Amino acid sequence: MNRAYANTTVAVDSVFWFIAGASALLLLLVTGLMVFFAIKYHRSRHPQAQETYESTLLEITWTLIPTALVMVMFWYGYRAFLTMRNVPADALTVKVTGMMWKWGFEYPNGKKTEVLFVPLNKPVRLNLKSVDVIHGFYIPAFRLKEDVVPGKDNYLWFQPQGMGAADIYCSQFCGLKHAYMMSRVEVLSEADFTAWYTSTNTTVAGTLNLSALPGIPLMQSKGCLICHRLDGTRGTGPSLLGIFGRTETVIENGKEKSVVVDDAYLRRALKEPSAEIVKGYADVMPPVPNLTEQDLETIVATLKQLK
Ligand code: HEC
Ligand SMILES: [Cu+2]
Repeated sequence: MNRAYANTTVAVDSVFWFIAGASALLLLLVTGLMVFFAIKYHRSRHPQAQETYESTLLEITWTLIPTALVMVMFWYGYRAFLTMRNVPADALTVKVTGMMWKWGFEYPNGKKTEVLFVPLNKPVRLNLKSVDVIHGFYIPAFRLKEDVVPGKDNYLWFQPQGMGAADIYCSQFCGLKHAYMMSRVEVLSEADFTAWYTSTNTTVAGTLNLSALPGIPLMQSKGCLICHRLDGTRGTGPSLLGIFGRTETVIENGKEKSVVVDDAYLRRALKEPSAEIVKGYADVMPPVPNLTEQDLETIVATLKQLK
């Protein structure tokens, strides 16, 4: 899976590398001088210790140089901070709700998901709300983290600059299943995003009444139908039409084998997508965030009916 990144990644990383570089140079300078003085003033060369009292020039120098350095660091950091707080007016606004223990996303047209889909190179504003306790909305790959506090409206924004996916975590310990409060941001091409955003029903499986299957909206909200079509044609992943009972060649630990798709196979395909790879496809299916036993049952039951 490609690693997505955003303008904020670039802004924060340049500050990070500047500060890390300046610190490394100072470390070299100080260590070098220490070694140099230890040799130069060794007792064998310099038997009589000598005391130095004041030196105005030295004191001014070692005050001014660090002050200038810190001011430059501040300027770099402040510029990145300004970038991160000033949202472009044309940003796509998505409502983010933090709850024990998952993230919910709601788009201006009312679409609701549990995975955050965003278009490449377009600014996205996230309005953060909590319905229960304090959570922290955290996308490490975008270098973004903001507390999500009940009764307080926080926000953040970014502009994705690389396609792919990145993890979303909760950064505030918020109870029993805090560690499972994960989701994903998926950066799509503008065309894919528009297709997803405007679609009411992603694909049609023959004469099957998709709206009668509870697994369809669930799979839509979990992002499955971006990669999987239900009409027998190939997408990023195999079509899920007629999947149950079909014989498939999969690769497990580098070895090919033939399997008949059954309950156990489907469960494994969802829980450990990288364990068995369908031949002819790339290992790009991400593990499904917040997949409960109930979701698993609903999805598997629906997949069985896609004939
Ligand atoms: C980023 C694209 C992507 C997403 C999102 C995705 N998948 Fe997949 N999926 C794939 C690919 C590629 C394969 C084939 C390679 C493999 O087996 O991992 C696959 C394989 C599968 C298989 C096995 C298919 C077979 O023919 O044996 C199932 C079942 C499946 N996915 C279901 C799902 C469900 C349900 C979701 C949502 C919870 C989902 N996928 C989300 C890309 C994706
Ligand atoms: Cu949380």
